Order: sequence, then C-alpha cells, then structure tokens
Amino acid sequence: MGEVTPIRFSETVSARLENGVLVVTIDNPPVNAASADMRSGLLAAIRHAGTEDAARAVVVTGAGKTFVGGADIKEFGQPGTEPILPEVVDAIEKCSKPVVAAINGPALGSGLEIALACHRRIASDTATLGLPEVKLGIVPGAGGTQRLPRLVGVAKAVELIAAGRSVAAGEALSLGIIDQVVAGNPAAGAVAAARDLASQPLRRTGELALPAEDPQVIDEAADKALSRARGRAAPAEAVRLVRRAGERSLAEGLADERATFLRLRDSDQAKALRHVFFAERAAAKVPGLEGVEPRMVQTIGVVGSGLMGSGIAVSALNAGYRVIVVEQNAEAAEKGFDRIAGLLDRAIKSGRIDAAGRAERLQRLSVGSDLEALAAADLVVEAVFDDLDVKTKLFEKLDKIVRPDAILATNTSYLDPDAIAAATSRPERICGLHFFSPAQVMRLVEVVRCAKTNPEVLATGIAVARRLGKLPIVCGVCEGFIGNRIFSAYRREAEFLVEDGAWPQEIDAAMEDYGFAMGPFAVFDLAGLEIAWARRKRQAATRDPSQRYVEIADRLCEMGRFGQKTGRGWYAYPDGKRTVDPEVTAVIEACRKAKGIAPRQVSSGEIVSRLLAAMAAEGDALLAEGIAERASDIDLVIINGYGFPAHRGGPMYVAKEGLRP
Ligand code: T1G
Repeated sequence: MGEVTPIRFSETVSARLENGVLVVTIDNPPVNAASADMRSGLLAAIRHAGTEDAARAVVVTGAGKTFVGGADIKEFGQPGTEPILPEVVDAIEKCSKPVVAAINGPALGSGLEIALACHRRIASDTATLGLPEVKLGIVPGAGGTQRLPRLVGVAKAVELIAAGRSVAAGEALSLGIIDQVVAGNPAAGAVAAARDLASQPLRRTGELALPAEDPQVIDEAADKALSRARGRAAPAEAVRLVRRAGERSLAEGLADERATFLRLRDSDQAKALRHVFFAERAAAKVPGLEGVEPRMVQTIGVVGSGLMGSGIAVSALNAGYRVIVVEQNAEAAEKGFDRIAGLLDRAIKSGRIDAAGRAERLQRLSVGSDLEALAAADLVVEAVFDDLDVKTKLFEKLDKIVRPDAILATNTSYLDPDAIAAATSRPERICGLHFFSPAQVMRLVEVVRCAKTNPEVLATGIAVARRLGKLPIVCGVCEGFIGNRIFSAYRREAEFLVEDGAWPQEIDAAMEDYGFAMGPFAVFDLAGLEIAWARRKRQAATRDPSQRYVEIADRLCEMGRFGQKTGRGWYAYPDGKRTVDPEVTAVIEACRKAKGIAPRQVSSGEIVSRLLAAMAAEGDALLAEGIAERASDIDLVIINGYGFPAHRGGPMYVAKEGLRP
C-alpha cells in the first residue's frame, strides 16, 4: 500500500493519496446529498488534484452505503449558494487527470450527474443509478439530460429521464451508463483503473457524439413518455431537452437545461411533489414505535386466493418470502395456484421477471386447502370474503394453529378489526394490512393499529409492507379507515353535484383534467356499485333523516346496474367503451324532479373545488378522531390508493396552501 495522507476540503469532503491516486470521499450522512458544503468540497478536491503533482488520477466515492443520493432537497426552497453543481460537474469533466467514479451505492440525480462527468464509472453490484428529478417536478440540473443520451442514446434517455426510472447496476452496465460492475466496494478497483487511465486519452462524456438511432424509435419513446405525463410539466421538458441534445452544442444544451431546471424548481408542481417526498419520509416515523424492533418474518401465509389473496401472494413472492396460500378446498386451491402462476406469466410478458425468476418464485410457494399448513407462518394475511362472521370464525381457528408469536393480519376494508381480534385469545397480535387492488401493483397499504395491537406487531406489519415495496400508512380503527372514509365523502359530494345539475361525464372530465387518472363515476363503475349500496342499506335505519341523501345510485342498483362488470352502471359499456346512457340521464332527471331541484350549470372549477373540499373536511375529521396521525399521511393515502395527482400534493395540502383548481 502507498502513502495515506488525509486532506480535508470541507466538512463533508476529504481525500487521501493512495498509490498516486487522490481518493476523494463524500461523507454527508444520511445520503451524501450534494449540499453547498459538499459541492464546495468536491470542487476544491478536483482543483487540488489538477495542480498536485503527486496525484496522477482521482477516484470519487461515497462514505457509507450511498454514493450520492442527489441534490439536497431541503435546500430547494432557499436562495442558491455557490458553487452550483454544474460548475463542479464541469470541473470534473474538464480535469486534466482521469477521474473515476467508484459508485458504492445509489447514485441518483446529482449523484449520477457527477458520475456521468467522470471519465470512467465502476459500480458495486448493489448500486442503483437514475435521474429521478421528474418525480420532484423538475428536470436534472447539472447535465443529466445532455450527458446520459451521449451514453445510451436519445430514445433510452427519454424513457429513463421522463419516467425518473432508476436502474440496477447490471442494467446500467448493459445500457452503457457504467463501464464495470464489481461485487462489494468498488473503491479498490477504481484506484487501479484510475492509475491505468493516467497514460491514456480521457473519454469525456460531454464530448461524445450521440449514437446513431432510428428517428422513429425516438418518436415512439417520446410519445410514450408524454402520454404518461398527464398534466405534469417536468416529463415534457425532459423529453424536449433530451431530444435536442443531438441538435446543438453541449454548452447550449446545458444552458437550456439549467434555465428549465430553475424555472420548474419554483413551480407549484415541484413544491407539491417536494411535499409528497417529505410526507413519505414523515410517514415512516410512527409515534410509539421509537426503538421497537420488528419481528423476523420469513414465511407469509395468505388465506384466500381470490383477486386480493393472489395479488398479495405474488407481492410476497416478489419480495423473496416463502408463501403458504390456503383455500377452502382442493378445487379452489388449484384455481388459486393458476391465478398466481398467471400473474407471474404476465410479469414475464412485461419483462419484469424471466422464466428462471418464475420458477424460483414457484419453489417458494405452496398452495393447499389445509389451514394447519399455516403453523409454519410467521405472519398470516387473511384475504377472504368481507363478512364479519366468516372472518371471526377463521381467526378463531388461526389463533389455535399458528405459533404464539406469529402475527395475524386482516385485509378487511370495512369491517371492525377489533371485533375480529376479540375472537382470538391474543388480540395483541392482530393488526390490519389493508391492501389495494391489484395488490401486486398498488403501492399503498393501510396498516391498521387496533385497540390492542402490540407495538412490535405493528412495527412488523410496517416492515413487511415496506419489504413488499409498498408504502405503509398507519391508521386507527374506523369504518373504511383513512382511504375509504375519504372516498365515501368524495362519493357523497359527487352525487350532490349530480343532483345539483352537473352530469357524471362533466364531473369525470373536470377531475380528469385536474389530473386524476379516472373521474369518480368511472371509478365507481370500475369498482362496482354494490358494496356501497349494501353499506347504505346497512346504515339506512340509523341515518339522520335531515341529512341530504341522494337516491340516484340506489335506483341504478335496483335496475341491476352494478358497474362495468355488468356492462352498465353510471355509464353503459357497449364494446367495453365508456358511453353516456340515456337511461341514466332519465333516472337522474327523475330524481332531481322528485326532490324539486331545478338543475343548474355547475362549472368545472366548482366541481373540483367542492370535491377537494369534501375530501379535506373528512380528512380533518379523521385527524380530530385520531385515526390519521398527520395530514400528510392522508395525502399519501389518497395519492397512492385513489389516483389523486401527486403533482397537486393531495387534498390536505391543497386546502392548507389555499390552492385553486
Ligand atoms: N435531499 C435531502 N434529504 C434527503 C435526500 C435528498 N436528496 N434523499 C434522502 N434524504 C433524507 C430523507 O429525507 C431521510 O431523512 C434520510 O435522507 C434517509 O432517506 C441538480 C435537481 C438515496 C435511495 O430524488 O431515493 O439531484 O427522514 O429513508 O432508504 O439534477 O433517500 O431520516 O430525516 O429514503 O437509505 C434527486 C431521493 C434530487 C433521491 C436512500 N434525488 N432519495 O434511501 O433512506 S434532485 C432523489 C432516495 C437532483 C440535480 C437535482 C433515497 C435513497 P430523515 P431514506 P434510504
């Protein structure tokens, strides 16, 4: 080993000389973000290397498990501090000595931009690389849109940057983003590579010509990216910047990119998305769970293999768990197995897994009809028919089968999990894990803290949901938990609007223009109208007669119009296409008339404002009742479970900021 001389360039950046290579380490916990101090330290280190004769080459790496997690998002609302990142990145690329990035972990946003400016990139096999800026409502601000296409081509860069998709080290290597993947820490290999490069001409990414590409492939990638943007400004700007990378000089491209970045950074969309980013981090901190360690879970049991159960099972298989699925009888078990295998086949078709991945998953799966098999499970998720009697009987049995320390979770949507827990001898081991359909896709899981849930049980529910790649949001017990409670208020207000004079199709159009994936009536039809109908009938006896009640949906259900699956609901679906149905129009008109309501024109602004206000008011009630921990948790539930546009920040955020549609 050579001489080790530590040099400090700033609080977060230091270096040591190793065999003639200056190894620069960024140490800015928790994620080595590119803060003002980090930028000035890194710039000083590169300048030092340029003038220091003893240093023949440079390696840049991160301390801990991250390379660089991106710009410091906490600095975004504040005035900029010199040096700005483009200056640092420019100094790296122009450095007269070779600079090698030793990418020891996630290199995201600024982190990847720093790496792209280096002359060679070596990554650990655990690294992930990406430009996630559009998820924050911005575009990369330090060369990402100009350098990435020079390595991977315009079409691929459009696809990655406009979606903010990160790739694992293996994919990054095959795309040409990095030059080498190593097992473990890449620093030692990077030092050797840097020494070798000292005698060779430097490969500067910014000077590379763009790879030749079929223009049609570029157009297709751009069209696809734009079709997914749905009202968000950043993806369209990212597409524009990347496409123009080939038409003008690097300097012109960088200037445009920086100006676009600064403009977007101060936009309402970016502010809302930053709120969402910090909301997700806040949601991970659950009061009462400080210092509580989750239990070890290796085997997950799933009771029921319908739509929900099979989705949950696939999710668990994808996350590496052993999975035991139990059905009522052999025939149902066989069907359940087929459903799970079918979901895995779909994952192969879409390229998410390969045939070996499918086979490996199936090896970890058993499907049968004997509840006793669940004795081996560390956690059991129940996903059977949503009926209190069925569920309590099942829990009574499970309670006797599973180990005393095993956890029992119910996936109920509307029932009282405390009543289910009461059927067992150990109610403290019960929590709710409320998945959303399709469970293998949807990110939201409401983790329900029941009256007696033990903190360790709750912590385990959260940890498992997170390992499934989900966003767990903790909530208390009430009918419908956070999401469905707010969704009911949304439904009620949407029906008021119809009675007042707005047509379902006008309401859907207004909400879709606002950014929802689907308007409320399209969603009701998709989900089916019968569950809400049953609920209204249950509540009929106790309903306050002075409360406004809209009968239109009841009339539709009485006509057998239960939504898309019956071909008719709020709309008709000839050939599967959503169409306004005169029969529904007539029902609406008759109901208005019966109440003596003279319909009036309702503007799209009023539609959006009233629906958002109804959600926020219900959210306030949930906070007051202590069902939701914080307003930002409610925003996350509605964004991730109900299609609320993330770039609007969520109903509670909109209300707090006083934003207008
Ligand atoms: N800035 C500030 N704080 C950050 C941060 C960031 N970029 N990333 C994470 N944190 C905080 C987070 O709030 C939490 O804090 C703690 O770090 C641990 O995070 C010019 C414009 C890097 C993969 O979008 O994806 O670069 O809550 O729990 O699971 O083009 O964090 O503990 O107080 O998530 O180990 C683009 C976002 C910026 C990356 C680590 N970068 N971060 O995951 O830890 S824009 C991102 C992540 C940009 C340039 C631009 C992940 C991670 P606290 P964590 P983790």
